[in-house]
Amino acid sequence: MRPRPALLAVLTSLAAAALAMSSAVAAPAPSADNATTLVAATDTDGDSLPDTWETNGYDANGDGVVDVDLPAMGANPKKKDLFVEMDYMSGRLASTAALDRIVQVFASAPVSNPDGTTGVKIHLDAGAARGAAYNLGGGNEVTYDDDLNPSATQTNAIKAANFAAARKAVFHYMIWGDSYDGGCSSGQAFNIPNDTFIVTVGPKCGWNATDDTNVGTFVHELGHNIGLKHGGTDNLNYKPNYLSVMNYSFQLGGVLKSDGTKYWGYSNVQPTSINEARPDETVGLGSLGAGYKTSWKCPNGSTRTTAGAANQPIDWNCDGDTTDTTTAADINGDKTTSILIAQNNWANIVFGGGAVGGGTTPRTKTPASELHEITHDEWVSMQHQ
Ligand SMILES: [Ca+2]
Ligand SMILES: [Ca+2]
Ligand SMILES: [Ca+2]
Ligand SMILES: [Ca+2]
Ligand SMILES: [Zn+2]
Repeated sequence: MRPRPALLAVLTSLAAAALAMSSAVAAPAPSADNATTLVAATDTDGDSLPDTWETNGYDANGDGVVDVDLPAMGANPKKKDLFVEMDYMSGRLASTAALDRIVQVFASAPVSNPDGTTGVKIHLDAGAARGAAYNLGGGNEVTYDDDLNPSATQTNAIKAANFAAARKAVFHYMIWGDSYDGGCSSGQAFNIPNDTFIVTVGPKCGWNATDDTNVGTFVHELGHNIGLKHGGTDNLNYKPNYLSVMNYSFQLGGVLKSDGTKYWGYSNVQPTSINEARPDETVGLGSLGAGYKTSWKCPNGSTRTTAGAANQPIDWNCDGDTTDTTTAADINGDKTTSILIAQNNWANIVFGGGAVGGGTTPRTKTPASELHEITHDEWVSMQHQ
């Protein structure tokens, strides 16, 4: 678990303004020079937005005029808030029903707040396109480009032209687009953590995106922005004990609950690790798997899903029994033998990625090389197994 400091250092308004005017996707770390101007600012709820911003609004350039009126936008200094401006290409913006589902994923998060509530309040800004509930005056349609290529450069250019610089310390920025970099990847977050991402489940690659596709991919890419990886503690994908939309097994189809429903959020349990050198089929995912089903990879590369709850025995090596305890099996299909470690995502959320927040210490970023996202072909293949 990554401890969160109760008090976060905050840039002065001058340094924050400099940060707000800097480049978009890759936010610079504060330099040693401006580090001397850091002062302690109270962030009671730990969402990286200082109490003063959440109470009085954020004055990006220090001219005494509030530029981002956080209290008017519903921020609360005693409850975790997450702001996301959403621009969109024609036909790509998620439906109101999908946005409602995203809000609910965060609202129901097992994250405690100083005001006694649980959950994260996510503020999605689609401008006028999805009604007052999703209009904070920032989202807008952008010029249709069926291939953002190169993705970082073109995303930055759209961001620079459509996103108020004063918002950079408060809002994550995303684009509902079509495709990028000449491929069929579902999205991109550029860094972990970060302040910018794109969702690209558009028609160019034949995604035929449903609300499920849009919700799963949005929550997945935003998850990278707030520090989450494909393997939780590491980058190993398709771990059956990692019950999160950050896992490709569940990004587009949801995390499977044992009652037949689906969950479209981050993991809130950390089931026991699985040693692929000698996985114990008799215990399945252990007691924490009780509320879930799960999926895993067989030696022939096919994907299997449990029929019932994942705390029951599971045939990890797909040989027809659930009694093996010492037979090696490549359960996540990466052709290596590893110890598959799960993570409770919600306990490890990082607020304040990229330029967002009141000047926390520079964060180590996971580079884009780790962020080749699930493609349309991979998703079709998973569905047909
Ligand atoms: Ca705060
Ligand atoms: Ca707050
Ligand atoms: Ca077996
Ligand atoms: Ca493996
Ligand atoms: Zn990803």
